[in-house]
Amino acid sequence: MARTDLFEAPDYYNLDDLLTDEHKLIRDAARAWVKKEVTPIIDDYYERAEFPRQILKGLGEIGAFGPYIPEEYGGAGLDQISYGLIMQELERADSGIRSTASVQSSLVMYPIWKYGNEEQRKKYLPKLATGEMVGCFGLTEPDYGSNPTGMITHFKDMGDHYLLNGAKMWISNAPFADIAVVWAKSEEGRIHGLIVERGMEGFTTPETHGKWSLRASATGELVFDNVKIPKANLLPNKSGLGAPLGCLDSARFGIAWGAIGSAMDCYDSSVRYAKERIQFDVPIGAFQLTQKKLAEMLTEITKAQLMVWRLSVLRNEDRATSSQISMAKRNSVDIALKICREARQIHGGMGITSEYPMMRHMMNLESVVTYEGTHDIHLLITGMDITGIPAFKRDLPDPK
Ligand code: TGC
Ligand code: FAD
Repeated sequence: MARTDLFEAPDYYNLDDLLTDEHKLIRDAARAWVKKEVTPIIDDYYERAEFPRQILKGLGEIGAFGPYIPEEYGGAGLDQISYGLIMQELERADSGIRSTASVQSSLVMYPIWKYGNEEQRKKYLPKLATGEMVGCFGLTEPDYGSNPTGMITHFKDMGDHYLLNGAKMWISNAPFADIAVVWAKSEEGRIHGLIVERGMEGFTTPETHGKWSLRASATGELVFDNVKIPKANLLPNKSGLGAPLGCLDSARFGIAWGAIGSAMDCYDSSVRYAKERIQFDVPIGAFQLTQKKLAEMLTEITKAQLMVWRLSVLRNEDRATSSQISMAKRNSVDIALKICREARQIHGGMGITSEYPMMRHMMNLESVVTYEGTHDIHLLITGMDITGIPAFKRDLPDPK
């Protein structure tokens, strides 16, 4: 049964005062579109474990695909606050919908824009911006998740083309993507980005089933069995692990805003429920323990909102560091998960049903806390920034 969407966004510190009229227009348009096009269908698609592909065009129309990509390539030419606000509104509906938009924007359009040549930009970006074409991003492999440096996927120079072999897994949008930006090693062991197109012989994208999280997003593998890649499909302007990690900076930033959207939805539902639900002859919102939950939720949401707003200003000025983005991604997802759990409790037994959004958000966030760098990897990135010492790699003592 479709829920009635009564969402009202919390803005305890009047953060709207920090937004321009254009920001508010973009945010409100995305919010209205979500209420009309996503809320009525999302629970059904979630249960069926299917991505609602009919919304791709609408996502393009609200500027969710490449919001900050220049208009000459079909993007919306917006700033980082606008990008963040769109991600917030989409994830307020469902993390899987935000996933599709952030993969398309930050992990497919961004590398083509930043590391591609003019021909590649003109060929792919305008179609990606409208949603006519969908892309995915292949970095993770079965044996290399947190440590992508070890990737096995590789390509060989065959003179007039490259020959690509290997496999990627856990790839959002893979089952229906038209193109994949794939990270693979050259014969010299250097990581490069290649654009692989559906239909190339030897390229398959089997879907991953049995997910209890992010069910409204399609996830799959990318399998390359002697795939011939035209030389024109190599991204020429950046190589090395820093290239895919540069894309991740942009996507992690989008998640830092997006996860707050999930938290806002759970908080908003909780306030309404706490005022309406009567137990012991009074609304449950009259109990101090319920008020404590609500007060702490709103405090954490407000702190996170301030953090991403400041981060966006730094990004607009090109001053944000990767470590600052890691801190915000980790914090937003962490507070959102905690808020979803508290909100579920406020709704009692009703909280486990699809009449309310908490369980869906909570299950989604179990993916969000892991992808784009796990909770612990982001903590270690902050630790490295503080101490200057990377704690990712350990030399185990020789067992002999
Ligand atoms: P390390 O030696 O530290 O760095 C290698 C090179 O990369 C540079 N670099 C960065 N560049 C840009 N942005 C960043 N955030 C960067 N972080 C590092 C670095 O300066 C160096 O450059 P150079 O020129 O000196 O070579 O690399 P490491 O092997 O020690 O790894 C560091 C670590 C663990 C932080 C990194 O591997 C990491 O972030 N791991 C997590 C992997 C990850 O996030 N995977 C995400 C896969 S994509 C995904 O999940 C999409 S979900 C989509 C959705 O549905 O929304
Ligand atoms: P592992 O790296 O095996 O980690 C397992 C555990 O060990 C984690 O708790 C981790 O924090 C911990 N750990 C690992 N290394 C260290 C260390 N040095 N110190 C301390 N703890 C450590 N990838 C893509 O490339 N493209 C996509 O579109 C994409 N979409 C995804 C969609 C979904 C739904 C999911 C679940 C994942 C997706 N991923 C994608 C993959 C995602 O980025 C990886 O799952 C993630 O990077 C973690 O890798 P892993 O699952 O192999 O876990």
